[in-house]
Amino acid sequence: MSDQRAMEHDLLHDFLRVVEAAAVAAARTMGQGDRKYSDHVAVEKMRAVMETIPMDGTIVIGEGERDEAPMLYIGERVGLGAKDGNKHHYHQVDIAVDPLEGTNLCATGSANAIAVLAAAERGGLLHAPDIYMNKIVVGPSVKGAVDIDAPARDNLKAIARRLNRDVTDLVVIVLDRPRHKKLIDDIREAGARIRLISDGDLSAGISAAVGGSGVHALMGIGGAPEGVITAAAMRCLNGEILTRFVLKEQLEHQEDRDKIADGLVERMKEMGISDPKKVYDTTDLAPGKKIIFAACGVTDGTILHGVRFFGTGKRTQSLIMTTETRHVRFVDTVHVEGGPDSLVRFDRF
Ligand code: VTB
Repeated sequence: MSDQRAMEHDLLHDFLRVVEAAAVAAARTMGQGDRKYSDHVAVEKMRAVMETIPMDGTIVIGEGERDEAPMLYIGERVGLGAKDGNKHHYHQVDIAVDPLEGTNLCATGSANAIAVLAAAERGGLLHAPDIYMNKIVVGPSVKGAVDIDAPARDNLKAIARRLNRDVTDLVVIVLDRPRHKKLIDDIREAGARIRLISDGDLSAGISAAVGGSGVHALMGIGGAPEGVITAAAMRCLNGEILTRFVLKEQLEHQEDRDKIADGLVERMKEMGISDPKKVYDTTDLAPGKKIIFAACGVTDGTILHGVRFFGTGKRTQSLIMTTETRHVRFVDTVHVEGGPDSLVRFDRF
């Protein structure tokens, strides 16, 4: 087995366990109205399961800088190999995590909260700080047809052409934020349909790249960390994400500017982003040769069901995929918890 196949083979199932455990923990808090607590339990669980994995992992996108996050902070070493002196026994991996993407969605029991991570060989994922990014995400048949600098109307025409339909047939997902007023006006004027979401542009981007989801593109400004994880998914799904960092001074609303820490341009340079004005595409964001992506539904969503709890266990649905094997797996797991006589029920979701 080549090294590459070996890494994916060894870690794929472990990463599935990680996202399943985080999703289950978060799902227990669904609707409690406490987004921080929901996030906290997902982070704790994700970290605890990661510790059991035979890998020498480094968190490159996580819960924040070391001084602001006790766990899964940027630079944290995770996995069995992080403690063992014999590091060469283990796969060296960089990991980007979002233990609960859509903390508000979980806290309010709304659609599309997921537990998610992406991993790659060292250097295989861009180290993006928590800054905004303008994004456009499309599926395989639209690859190469959109331009992050083009007016929304032109991109919509290009998408419609590639999908062999009218602009009026398209559905575009946009985060419902004041900063998107013009974008939303432009999309409406072009005639496409819009799904405004309160949170979660990562799962929205993935749905744009999966046929049959009823979503054809994601557009607008969201988090850069989510952009990198979306890019890892696009590498596996053959979709495309085009992005450009949005610097603090480029944001029109004070409310948005306030969410960005000072000094991030310097921080970006330290992290290896030499030209923050350039267009970062899928492979710039996720250049790795050996990419693994894993997500598990927390609340019911467009492409993943949320966690179901029942008397003798629970049931989860996950998406796991890699660049090498070209397998995109939707994994439906029944976690049996009762004794040996427990009944595993099968019903279609
Ligand atoms: C973005 C988006 C995420 O939070 O980071 C958003 O990428 C925060 O946006 O998917 P605001 O700063 O405008 O609130 C999510 O929606 C969820 O983490």
